[in-house]
Amino acid sequence: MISTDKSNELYKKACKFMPAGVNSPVRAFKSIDRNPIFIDHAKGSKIYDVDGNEYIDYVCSWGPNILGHACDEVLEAVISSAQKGLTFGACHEGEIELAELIQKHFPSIKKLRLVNSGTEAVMSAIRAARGFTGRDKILKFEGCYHGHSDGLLVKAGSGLMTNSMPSSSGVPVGYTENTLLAGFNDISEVEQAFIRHGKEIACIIVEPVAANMGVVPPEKGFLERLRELADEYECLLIFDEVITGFRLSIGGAQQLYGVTPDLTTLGKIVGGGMPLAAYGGREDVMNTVAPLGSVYQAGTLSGNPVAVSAGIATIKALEKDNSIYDELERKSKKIEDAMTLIGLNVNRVGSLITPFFTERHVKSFDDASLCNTAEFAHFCRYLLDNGIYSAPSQFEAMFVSLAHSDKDIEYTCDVISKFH
Ligand code: HOZ
Repeated sequence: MISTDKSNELYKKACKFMPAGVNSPVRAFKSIDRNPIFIDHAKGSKIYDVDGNEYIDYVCSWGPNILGHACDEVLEAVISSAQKGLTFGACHEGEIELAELIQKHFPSIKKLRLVNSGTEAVMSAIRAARGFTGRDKILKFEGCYHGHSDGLLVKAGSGLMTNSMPSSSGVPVGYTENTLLAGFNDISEVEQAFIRHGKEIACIIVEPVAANMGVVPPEKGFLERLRELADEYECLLIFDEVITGFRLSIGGAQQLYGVTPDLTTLGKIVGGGMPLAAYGGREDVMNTVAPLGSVYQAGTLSGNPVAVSAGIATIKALEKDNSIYDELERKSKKIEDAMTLIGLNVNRVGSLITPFFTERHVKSFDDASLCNTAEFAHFCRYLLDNGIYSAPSQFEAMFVSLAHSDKDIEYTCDVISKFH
């Protein structure tokens, strides 16, 4: 086993100041029975911990680092922007440039707002949907995670699923009584919800490819039927593309599956590794946002110039070469194949991968919940001990980046092939 003495020391200290020593529950290694590793620095496909261990990183900051860590083009943009001032709390040209780039690749986004996190983007998009429709109820799916705002912490994936929490305490009942639930990929449950509450539902919110209960692709026709139901009942369809946006294709899952939502939320890659996210979509809906309309949403650091410059540099790098997504596909497929060869049950969409420790084909929250998490933990520890850093949870995705070299992929496959 590798030595992590310095990380362990820092962890002890961190626990005095932060709950479980972390600033986000998914960073705790509780579910794999280890302590978190403290990162010293990162470059390309690698992260280096404070003990001097090198790891091939498949967390990629939970998605943003599609170009790898500390990509030179992004760093240059950030440094030159920072030299002009860290924040203005006022308009600047970069906001328009980033908005234009987003719209170019997500034509469904006619107007947008830049915010600071995926949580904020989703919370704001839902508020706009409610304001626009004048309805209160929303429909979400079991195992989908849309950030940690009150109304969405019901059977959510990610850290809640990892820690076996069906929902969060501290959320008054009144905040979730308008949240309806359906099974991911279960169209008959969605239809039932509409039969019962059709005209009260402001929006359907969905991760078009669920990536917070492990990776779960939509079954054929699922997204299309959501679109039809939203149209039939005159409610809005929101795609949460915080993870999938700019990752599954440059135009996200909506481009890949050919289904157009009314509103989209973006985060992670769109901020190039800085705290930035966005929500946007139909012009008539976005025109309800203050001060044009009566839906209030604001933020001191929204459209922060340094974060915006990172987002622009990242999207421009992704646009440069059409073969980027083929390359991600090729490399990710190799990892999938290596996992399949040792008998793991793998779900993969593009560069998002989850090896599930269950015999069952995972297409829903219930299927994912049946996984053998102890076996997963054993696998995850094995990877770590062999210099491969992946999410310490069965219910997250592995992220492949453009910085992962063929050598990294070969090494990873070789390590996987020797797992028992
Ligand atoms: N969606 C991310 C994990 N599934 C969020 C990262 C976090 O919660 O820190």
